[in-house]
Amino acid sequence: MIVNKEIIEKTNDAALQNHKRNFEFIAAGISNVENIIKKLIDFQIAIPSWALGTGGTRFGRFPGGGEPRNLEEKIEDIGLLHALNRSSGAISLHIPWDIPENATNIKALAAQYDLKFDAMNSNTFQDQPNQKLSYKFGSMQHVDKAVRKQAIEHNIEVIKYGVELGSKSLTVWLSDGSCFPGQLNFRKSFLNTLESLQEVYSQLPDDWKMFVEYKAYEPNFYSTTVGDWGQSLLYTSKLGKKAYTLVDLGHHLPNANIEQIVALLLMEGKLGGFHFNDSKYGDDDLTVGSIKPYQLFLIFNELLEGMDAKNMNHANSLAWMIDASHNVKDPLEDLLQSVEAIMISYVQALIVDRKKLEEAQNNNDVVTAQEILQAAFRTDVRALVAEARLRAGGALNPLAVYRKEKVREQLIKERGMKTMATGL
Ligand code: PSV
Ligand code: MN
Repeated sequence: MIVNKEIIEKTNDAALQNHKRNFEFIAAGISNVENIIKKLIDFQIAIPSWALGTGGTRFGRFPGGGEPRNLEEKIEDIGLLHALNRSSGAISLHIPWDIPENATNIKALAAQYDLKFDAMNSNTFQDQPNQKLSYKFGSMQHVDKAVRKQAIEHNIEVIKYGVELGSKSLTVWLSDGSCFPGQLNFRKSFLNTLESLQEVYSQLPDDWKMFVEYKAYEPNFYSTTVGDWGQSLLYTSKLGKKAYTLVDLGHHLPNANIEQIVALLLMEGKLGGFHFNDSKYGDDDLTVGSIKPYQLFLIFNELLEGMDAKNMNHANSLAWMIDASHNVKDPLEDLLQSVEAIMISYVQALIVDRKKLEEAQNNNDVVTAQEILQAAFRTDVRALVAEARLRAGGALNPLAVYRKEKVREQLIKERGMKTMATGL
């Protein structure tokens, strides 16, 4: 389904006067507003192909209807999001959930919606129907070389699909680990994993990056072989300069200081990508910014500080992706909310008075430092984000257009009530 330009423009017209008033108010207090808007327009967040269907829990799955039935329909859904917010201009594929059977056609379809192919994701955390060997006891860490070989070959196949589509990176997330003390030898499983990753790395095209994603626990509950940023950094440092650590917000132990982690990874030139979501307890996969918006802002604050220190381009030096998929909301509405939350935090970090913050830090003026950060966080920047969307041809209020146009109802009509997208 397509929401065409005329409809978006018509709804924008109705909201324009109100928007202008809000925008002018906020713009008056910001010196480099044009520069900020340009940065917002450039900033794109990839949508994972597995977030377009209703996510499952361990106990059940309750699809809301009209879910995409194949990769083409997933691209269509992301095209729709991008038409509304002009900030979702990329798709991240998971193999084998979304094998592009005909890469030329898939590429052409994506181009039609102005979408690029972000990182490719491999999957050695599930057994596939015709798979020879099982990943029950791990993949790249496995005690049996033949299982490791199978996992390596799968990753190399994923790179091949990615090359055909014009992707430039591979994300490896391993669920490998153990559930009970004594189940595995930590050193040997690290070394097996390293050796397997090295084999995959050796097949990486020169202009590609490899992201090693860490996660504290789940599905393994005693140890995870890439369990935290230190372990990931160990692998990526040993692998070489095309290997980077990927941070998924939901993959930390409670209360971890993620903003400090990203600052140090950036300092080391080893932060490669980001998976956005939010959580209360664990890897909850909740809508970005729905639980801890201040933490998200603090993370963005460190990201910008670290990137600016190295003259990195905000929009394209790191791979930005949403990684959330849960079970009670319409997934497309949820993604619109997540993208909005990311843009809000990004712009709040952009308006931090960095010079004054540095001064306060150098004077040990703790109170002023806090005031500076919280002044930015407490600024209502929604009109800036909306203005960027408006100038890029998107909707002032994407969610309102989505509801007014009854998109979900249309999708149900087109695809049926009992569809289920591939994913978790
Ligand atoms: C694992 O929890 C993860 O964050 C990885 O990025 C996977 O690729 C994705 O979620 C989907 O399972
Ligand atoms: Mn992730």
